[in-house]
Order: sequence, then structure tokens, then C-alpha cells
Amino acid sequence: MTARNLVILTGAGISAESGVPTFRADDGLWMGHRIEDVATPEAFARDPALVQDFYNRRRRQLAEVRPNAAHHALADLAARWEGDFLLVTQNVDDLHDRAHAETPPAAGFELVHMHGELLKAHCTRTGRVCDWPGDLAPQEPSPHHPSGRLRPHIVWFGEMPLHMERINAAIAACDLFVAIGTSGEVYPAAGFVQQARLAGARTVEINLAPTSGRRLFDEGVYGPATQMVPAFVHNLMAG
Ligand code: BV8
Repeated sequence: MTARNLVILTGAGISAESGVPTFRADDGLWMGHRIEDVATPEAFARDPALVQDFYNRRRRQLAEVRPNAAHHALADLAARWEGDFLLVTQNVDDLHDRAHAETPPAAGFELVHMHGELLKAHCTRTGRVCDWPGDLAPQEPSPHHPSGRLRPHIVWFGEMPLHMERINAAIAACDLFVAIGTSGEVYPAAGFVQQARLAGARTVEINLAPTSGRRLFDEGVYGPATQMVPAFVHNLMAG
């Protein structure tokens, strides 16, 4: 079967070899923090300085990392794919964006950050999003509302992910769904593969090692993303 409509979901594993730490270190901490202490609205209300500092450090780190061969392979695929191709990333880094800027995609391609973006902030009163490459102060005044503050444009636990209608529609119409570098621990992203199966799509998991959701995929490809993704893209384009 030649695939026409493609949905690829990426997670922290695709950025790991660029030097961006994944979320679940062995001790279950996230860069030394418990998730509930840095990635929830309650954490931000309780300790805005801690949360802003956590994201400021990660935002500054983007200047030191670059897209890797896996990001570039997906950009090559996006440039050559003749059908629809939605790339859904859970990552808040800009490595996919930079790879596609270097290799402009074909018309049927779209990239969405379902958990937000480190290089953006939004107003706590209006929700308006703005580019923000620098640090955010604990009580960063918002340019969009006199009593608003700027917070990281990040989807925290308990908040609704972004672009869900677009994502659900693309999965319902896809004939190939590929998950790359994600542990499948976080919902609703972890449920996308079941939606793709219901849509009749072929499903592939590409990861360093089999995940707990392995049995949900028709096919598993295991090894470092910088080796597995270019090979997968080559085979896919070879038909
Ligand atoms: C919501 C931004 C509802 C923060 C993130 C059931 C249904 C719905 C919700 C829930 C549910 N059960 C529980 C929930 C609640 C919760 C949830 O899923 N909790 C988990 C902990 C159980 N979900 C939510 O809260 C979501 N919101 O459901 O809202 C709602 C409904 C109505 C109204 C309002 C709300 C929001 C979730 C988003 C949270 N924000 N990110 C930030 O980045 O700072 S999630 C964050 O963690 C990441 O974005 C990412 O998505 C996730 C980490 O997952 P991965 O990317 O997979 O990374 P991980 O480290 O886990 O795995 C890395 C993988 O890479 C591994 O498999 C590893 O083997 C592999 N790897 C490593 N190196 C390599 C490699 N692979 C290849 N090559 C390598 N070199």
C-alpha cells in the first residue's frame, strides 16, 4: 500500500542526540524537579520564580543545540512528500522548525507544537501569544494587558494541548502513523496511535527501545533516532 496521508508524532527522544535532555530520567525527575513542581499551573501560581527559571534555563540552552540527522531526515521527507503530512511534536524546542527552515517543505506539510514552544510566551489575561527568546521575570509584565503577566507558552499538565482539532482530523484521515522518540506516557498524545488504528492506518513506533505501548503498533524500529529515522525515510520514499 502506498501511503498518501502521513501523521508523524515526535517526542523528546528525537532531540536527545542534539543534547536536549528527555523528560523521564532514571530517577523520574525532570532536570532535577518533580513534574508537579515546575510544569503545572498550580506550580506557576505557587512559585513563579522557580517555574520561570526552569523554562529560562531550557530556553537559553536552545542556543547551544542544533537539529540532528533525524530532524533533517523528516525535513527532507516533508520537502518530497506528495500527500498530506502533519508533523505533531510534543517537544517545545525549535529543532524541527530550524530543520524545516533549512529545507523548505512541500505544500501538503504542516508542523504543530501540541505542547507549546519555549521561544514563545503568552499573556495570562488575554492568552495572546508572542515571540520571547529571552528570559521571563517571575512577574513579567504583559504588553497585551495592563494587569496581565507573561508566562511560558507551554501546555502544562492539566491544561488542554494545542491544535487538537487539527490533529484529530489528520489522524482520522491518515493511512500511515509514525511515533518517534516518545515513551507514550503522556495523554492525549499517547492515545493517538489507537485513533490511527481505528482510522485503518498502518502504525510504526521508532524509538531507542520498545515502549510500554509497543503492542499498539503494527511495526517497531528500535535504535537511536539519528540512525533509524533517516533509514526509515529512505525506505518510505523508495516506496
Ligand atoms: C490534558 C510541556 C485534559 C511541558 C508537557 C488520560 C487522558 C487525558 C489526560 C490524562 C490522562 N491520563 C492522565 C492525564 C493527565 C496528563 C497526563 O498524561 N499525565 C501523565 C503524567 C500520566 N495529561 C495532561 O495533563 C495533558 N492535558 O489531558 O488536558 C483537559 C481536558 C479538558 C480541559 C482541560 C484539560 C497535558 C499534557 C502536556 C504536559 N506538558 N510538555 C514542558 O515541556 O516543560 S508533556 C512533556 O512530557 C513533553 O512535552 C512530552 O510530551 C512528555 C514527555 O514525553 P516524551 O516526549 O515521550 O519524553 P520521555 O522522556 O517520556 O520519553 C522519551 C522517549 O525517547 C523514550 O521512549 C526513550 O526511549 C526515547 N529515546 C531516548 N533517546 C532516544 C530515544 N529514541 C530514539 N533515539 C534516541 N536517541
